[in-house]
Amino acid sequence: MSKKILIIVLTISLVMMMAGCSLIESGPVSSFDMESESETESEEDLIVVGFSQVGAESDWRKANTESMLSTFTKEKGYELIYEDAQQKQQNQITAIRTFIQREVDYIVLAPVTEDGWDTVLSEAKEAQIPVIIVDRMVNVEDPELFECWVGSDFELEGRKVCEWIRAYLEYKEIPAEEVNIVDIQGTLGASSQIGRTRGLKDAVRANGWNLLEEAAGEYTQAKGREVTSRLLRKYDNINVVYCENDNEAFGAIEAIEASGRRVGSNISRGQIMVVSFDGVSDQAIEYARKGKISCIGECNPLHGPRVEKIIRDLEEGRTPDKYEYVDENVFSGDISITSINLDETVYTVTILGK
Ligand code: GYE
Repeated sequence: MSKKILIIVLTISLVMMMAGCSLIESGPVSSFDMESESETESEEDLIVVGFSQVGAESDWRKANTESMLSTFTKEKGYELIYEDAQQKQQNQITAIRTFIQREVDYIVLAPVTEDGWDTVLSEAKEAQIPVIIVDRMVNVEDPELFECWVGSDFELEGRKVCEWIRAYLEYKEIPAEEVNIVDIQGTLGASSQIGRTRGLKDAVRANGWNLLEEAAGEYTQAKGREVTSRLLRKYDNINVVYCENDNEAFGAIEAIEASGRRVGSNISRGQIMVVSFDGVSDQAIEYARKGKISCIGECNPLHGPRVEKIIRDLEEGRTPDKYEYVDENVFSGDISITSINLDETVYTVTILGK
């Protein structure tokens, strides 16, 4: 066989082999069409999800984004369009409109605040794109504007932390009227801020503590530091700083230490007790272990797999629960309080070993 004929024979048998594969896998298509067709086919098979995230203000938020990005991958059958709104609702509205134009299959919205979603969510509904709300809630007139919500019970988180404070103070025999609290709030109008602030206010009323001031800390370390140092200059009797997330607590601790005071649970010895929420980063857990943060109300950010389960349910014609609350713990490095009691439910405190 001449060299030329050998090449032709080899080429023909290669083409035939490839055609054979295509017959088995996807019916009779020519080898030429096969590659491009199967590529477009699999691209078309992907479920397209547009995700409008609040921003990157905290460790919690970064973990939440990471959970979404690592869940909605091509390998798992998704194309994720991720938009960071840099804390601005207007950017989220624009992102949702872009998702509608691109005819995505699902919209996932982590809303910065509760109000102001009726118009844009009506547009999504008109386009028949299901909307899944994650983390904070939306306050809309028609609950049919979104499919369902998954996140935390923020008020319960607040009540748990306050109950830990109450039990701790009782154990240490510190009278309620000696308790002077400042509340470093999260982003105003966000469900997590509303719930955690309400949890504190109710406990202040019920226990007879003094709430000196509420100030917005925007869930960031920088703002937490700035606001706490202002409050420390204004009041000389602060002994509890209630931070609505860990990053604010890091800033508050910096401010307290810079003012020459010490952080810790021993308020009868002049320490300032710092409590917070999330418990996501190593630094927060380390601070709780060391007693720099007395108690952390856990807030779980790992919503990616939960949202994916919702989408799978919808794809297969099942109706997900309208509201899905996540179970959460309370963390402390102090061994004094091992459990707390709320509405006849006992919550075990996870004690972080030294
Ligand atoms: O606690 C905070 C973040 O809404 C639960 O937002 C979320 C909060 C979280 O920036 O760290």
